[in-house]
Amino acid sequence: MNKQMNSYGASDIKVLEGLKAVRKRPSMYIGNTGPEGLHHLVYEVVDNSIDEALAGYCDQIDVHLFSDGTVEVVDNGRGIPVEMHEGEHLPALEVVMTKLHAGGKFDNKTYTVSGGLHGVGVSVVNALSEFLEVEVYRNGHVYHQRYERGETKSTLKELGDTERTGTKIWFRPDSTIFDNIDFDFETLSKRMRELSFLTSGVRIRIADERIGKKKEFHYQGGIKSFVEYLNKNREVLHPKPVYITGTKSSIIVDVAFQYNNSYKENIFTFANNINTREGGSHLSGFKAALTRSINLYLQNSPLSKNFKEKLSGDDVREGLTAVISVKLPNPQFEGQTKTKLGNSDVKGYVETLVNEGLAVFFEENPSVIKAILGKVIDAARAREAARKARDLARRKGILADHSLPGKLADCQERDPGKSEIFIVEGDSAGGSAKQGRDRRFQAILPLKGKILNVEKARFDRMISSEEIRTMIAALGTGIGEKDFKVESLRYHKVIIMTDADVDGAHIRTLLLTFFFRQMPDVLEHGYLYVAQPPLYRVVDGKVETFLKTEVDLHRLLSRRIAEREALVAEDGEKIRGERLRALLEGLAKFYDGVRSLTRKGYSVRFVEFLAEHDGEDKRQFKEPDAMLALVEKLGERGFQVDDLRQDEETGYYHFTVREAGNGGQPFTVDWEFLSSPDLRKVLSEARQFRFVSGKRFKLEGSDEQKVIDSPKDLLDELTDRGKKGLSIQRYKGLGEMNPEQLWITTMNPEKRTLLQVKIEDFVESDDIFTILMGDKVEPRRDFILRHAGEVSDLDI
Ligand code: 0RA
Repeated sequence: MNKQMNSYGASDIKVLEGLKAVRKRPSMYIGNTGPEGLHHLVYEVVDNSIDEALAGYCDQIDVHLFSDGTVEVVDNGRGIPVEMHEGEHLPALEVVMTKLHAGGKFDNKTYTVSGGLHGVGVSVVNALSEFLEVEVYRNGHVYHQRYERGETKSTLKELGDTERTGTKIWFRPDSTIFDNIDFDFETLSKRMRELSFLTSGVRIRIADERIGKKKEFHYQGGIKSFVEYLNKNREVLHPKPVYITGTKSSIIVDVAFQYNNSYKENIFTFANNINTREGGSHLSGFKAALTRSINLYLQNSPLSKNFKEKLSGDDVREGLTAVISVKLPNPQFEGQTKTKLGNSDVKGYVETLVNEGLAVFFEENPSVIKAILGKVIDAARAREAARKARDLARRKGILADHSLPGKLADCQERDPGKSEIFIVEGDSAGGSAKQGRDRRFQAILPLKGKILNVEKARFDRMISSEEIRTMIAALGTGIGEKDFKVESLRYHKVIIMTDADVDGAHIRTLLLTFFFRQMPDVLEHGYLYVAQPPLYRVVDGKVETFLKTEVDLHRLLSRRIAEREALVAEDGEKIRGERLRALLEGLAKFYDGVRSLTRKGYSVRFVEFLAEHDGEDKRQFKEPDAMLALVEKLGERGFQVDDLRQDEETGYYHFTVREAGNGGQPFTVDWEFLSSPDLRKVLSEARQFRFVSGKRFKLEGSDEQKVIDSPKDLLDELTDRGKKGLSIQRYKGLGEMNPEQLWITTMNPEKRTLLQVKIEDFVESDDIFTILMGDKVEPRRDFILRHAGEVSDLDI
């Protein structure tokens, strides 16, 4: 035993050993040391703040990611107690931070999770952090303490006075423990949104200094708001979600649901705030109660005269969006990913509560149950019709037929792991692909035109579509909840290959929708890909180059220009070679980025103005004098500024700008815009060429000389010259490529790049598909405009 330990006193040795065990086997406490484990550190701290909120003491939580890899979580709860802890001879705060499972001793947190990964205690976060500092606001004072790798590095100090209460925890994960210590903003945001829904009234803000993004989540309605959020792009059948809550044998049950006019069931379940993706007893209880209650109501209603059958579970869940949240003392998590609630008694409690709740609700809200009955009876009739259609199809041998479709040019390989299938738009591209492929392992399936939008069609209509049946037959998986088998998939690379135009993007989205809705397993296994055909073919003498993007083309042109031209400024300064190349590439990227801003309504001239006036320096939008000076300059340039106001929360001014001649369309300039990644990217490119703005140039090296006085003219002029002697072909479709070209650029595994399609965030991807393919026209137009032109990064 070393000296330092002696000085702590006997009872603390156990403490130190406790946290050493955490460092020795971190996975036992946080699951793993990959990205999931890393993010659990933040969840663990936030969960403690959420517990304060649930206890009614906290309504604000702020998560802040800093550029130095640290993260801070601040809440306005009671603050961790700092008083001396009787048993441990230490301040309670230090016990909480340095002793395993200390939490439960103080606060009797009945509902913290013991079976899952959460609820292990902040001390685990402390043990796995390079450093952790805590500030507590309590009893009118600010207290502070620092730890490193779980060891106390400073005694608890009182720093000063304060009127607020709460806790601030600031730490950096230990890079010797985690594979990688980069937090992902989207991952954390998603969880914060979920937590804010599950904890009604709490406001959670997350800000990421590294990328200049921030989000705020605040939903008064709890899981009712969650359901409204999930349904926000759908046509709902009754205006407000049905909400049922109750407690039985210390199990708290919260259920909210609302029907929409789609044919999909969308149920999210949680146990102690953990997303139980695999469902479990709470889900079974809810389903049983819903089926029983609706059937019971139907039997006693006049509608039963015309509909005598019993509604099935599938019938009553068609078009249902629901969120189920339970809180219980000792949750058991089971299943493959430990996200299935195992406690069997929960089923009965949920079932009883929902049965009772629905009986009352239906009695009091006859219009709602009427709308629901209309929908589910339709569903039952359609299901019956679909069953008949399927039987007929089977008898006719359409689905049962295991022979391969005639349009498929199959490969020789039989091992799915080594086989690929290209799903190609159009017969002519299909022809090129068939000739260009390596027939040993590459199969080609040409599809004719636009496939059916499965988002808007019922199962029976879907399987009566020829293109879809062909595809299912070629893939070999079968279709439908009971018949689909991912193990039967004949190719482990399913590659969607469509034209690089708007139609191609639409067909690709239709195909992605089909896979997402009907074969999610294919996505989950990572079998689905999108091919990336080139946009340009450039021929320089005998050299042929294929380019995928606009930016690639500009890069090539910039290189060529820099080899032969030079710019001469009025003052005699020459720009040539590498400096010229960097200048042009910067300009090209700048105007490329500007295009994404103009799609959102901002004017090119305004972004140029910001680039010229150091828009990155945000003080100009905060300090009144600088702001006024800027407004004046805007006026001189023909911009009209309106509604200038200072935002209380951020301290930044916001205003609208209208440009004469731009159709007068106003756009808003605020903190959100100034710190948006799109604008920041553009302005940082502009840094490269700010030295040319306002100057006049001549071109040297070529025969003619021309005076140029704006960055855009400079780019256009030089681009024109760079194109001299080149033949540049822009491909409008795959059909314009010959088989050889298609092979070289897009199909050859040695050379091509494929985008793998992944489901990152179910809630958001569900959203995207609803917007793209659903009934409401407005959101769909927004989405297509926003993503037009950047279709290559459509990442689901
Ligand atoms: C132990 C006891 C009490 C609160 C907390 C811990 C607590 C922990 C964290 C972690 C982050 N934020 C937090 N807020 C509170 C109860 C305090 C009391 O009874 O006054």
